This record gives sequence, C-alpha cells and structure tokens, in this order.
Amino acid sequence: MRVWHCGRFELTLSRPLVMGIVNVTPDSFSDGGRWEDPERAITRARELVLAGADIIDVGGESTRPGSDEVSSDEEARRVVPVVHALAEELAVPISIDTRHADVARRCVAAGASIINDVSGFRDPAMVELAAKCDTGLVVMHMLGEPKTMQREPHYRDVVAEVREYLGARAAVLEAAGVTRERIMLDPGIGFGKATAHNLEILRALGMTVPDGYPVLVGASRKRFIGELTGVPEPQERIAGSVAVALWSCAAGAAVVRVHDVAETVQALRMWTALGG
Ligand code: HH2
Repeated sequence: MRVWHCGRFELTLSRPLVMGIVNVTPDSFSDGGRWEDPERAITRARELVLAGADIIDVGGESTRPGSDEVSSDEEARRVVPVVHALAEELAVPISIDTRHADVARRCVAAGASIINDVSGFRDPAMVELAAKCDTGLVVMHMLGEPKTMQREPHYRDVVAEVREYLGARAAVLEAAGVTRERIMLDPGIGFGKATAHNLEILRALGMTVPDGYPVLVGASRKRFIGELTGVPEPQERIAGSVAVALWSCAAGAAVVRVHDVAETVQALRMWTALGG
C-alpha cells in the first residue's frame, strides 16, 4: 500500500485525499480577507474537516500572478498561531504553504506536518530544513516568480520540462537525506502557465512527474477555469473546479488541493462508488 509519510501521520494513498485551503491573507485571489482573522481561520479549518478534508493547508502569503512577496515576519505573524491551534485540536495533518524557510521552521515547531513550497524547495535553506525534520513535502513547479510568471510563459514541451524540473528537485532533496516516502510532486497549475499549458498538463498528468512519485493537483477556482467557462468570479467556479478535481483523480492524482471541500468530497464519493 502506498503511503505519504508526514511526521506523525502516515497517510494511505489508496483513495484520493482532499487538501482543504485556509488562506490567512488579505489578498488571495479567490478568498482574500475572508479568513484573515485567526479565529475565523480556525473556524474555517474546523468546517473543512467536518466537510471531509483529509489535510488542512494554511497559507499566509498570496502567490497569485502579480503578487508582491510578503516579509517572513509578517507571514509568520499571520500563520504560526493558526497552525499551532489547528495542530493541537485537529486530527488531520496541517500543511504550511510557504516559500520561506524561516516561516516553515516556525510552523513545523508549532506542529505542522507538511511543508508545501510553491517554489519547489529552490532555496537551499528549505532543503536543509526538509532534511532536518520529518514532515511531508509538496514540491511544486513554478516558472519564475509570482510577480512575473504569467508574462507570456513559454515552453518547448511543458510536460517534459515540468517532469525534468520536479525530478531534479526530488533528487536534490533525496541527496540531502529526505526519504522518498515524504515527497509529493505538483506540476503547479497556473504558476507560469497559460491555459493551453494547464490543459496539456492535466491531459498528461501521469507524465508530469517521474515514475513512482505521487501527484498533487491544485486547480481550484483558478483563472483557466474562468477563461474556459466564461465565469469571471473565482467563487463561482465551483462546478468547473470539481470537474477538474475528478479528472485529476481519474488521471491518478493522489491529492487534490481545493477551496470547496464539501462539493469535492461529495463528487469523489460518487466517483468512488462507481468504481473510480
Ligand atoms: N496554488 C496556490 C497556492 N498554493 N500549492 C500547491 N502545492 N499547489 C497549488 O496549485 C497551489 C498552492 C494558489 O491558490 P490560493 O492559495 O487559493 O491563492 P493565493 O496564492 O492567491 O493565496
């Protein structure tokens, strides 16, 4: 049985897992400002677990296209109390969505069981931290930086380039002493990718990572869904997001990262009942 080792949690990957998003930010693209207050963030996480989330992903910096980087101190101020409270209270692993080693370190000390780094552990300090702790790791592909990544992203072969990048990042982590059972790879939907690139990735999902690694897909409410369906408001892209989550699971995704947990869990339960 395949497992994902995440600190004190051993997650079985026999069915797709649902990672519920809690953005403790003023400016996230689809829910900025809604859960910024720590008490509201904690209440939101409780709701997502009741709705069936297997993992809670806490973020304190928006990485939407064009966003500015937040200082580590400000990011930590937003997320550490929330991670601490949730890790104490909830029976599911808490993931910290950060590209800053200092923030990740403080969150792991506060009880986080997963480090989710959208910059793919490019920072050597992140690799060092990963080697020192025992958390699960989400290693994502991003072309460039959030500030500029959507300025005409260009690839020779997006699927091959994402796979090469993710394989190289996993090799760096493993050379530093990280075991493979801790690693989850993510092609990074919308991170330096035009709509056509996102579609190519989703159509060939299994080819975007080297053999043997589990895949996480985060497509929830993203811009390409709005573009393809003509829905400008991110909060109104739920059906499109559920469709992409189901597609991803059918294509072998081990984890889907979503805002709308109840709807995704309901759809996945039907899909499983039908033999998916
Ligand atoms: N997408 C976002 C943030 N973190 N992490 C992973 N592993 N994969 C993703 O696709 C991913 C991610 C962007 O979504 P969101 O958190 O809702 O928005 P924002 O960055 O504006 O806070």
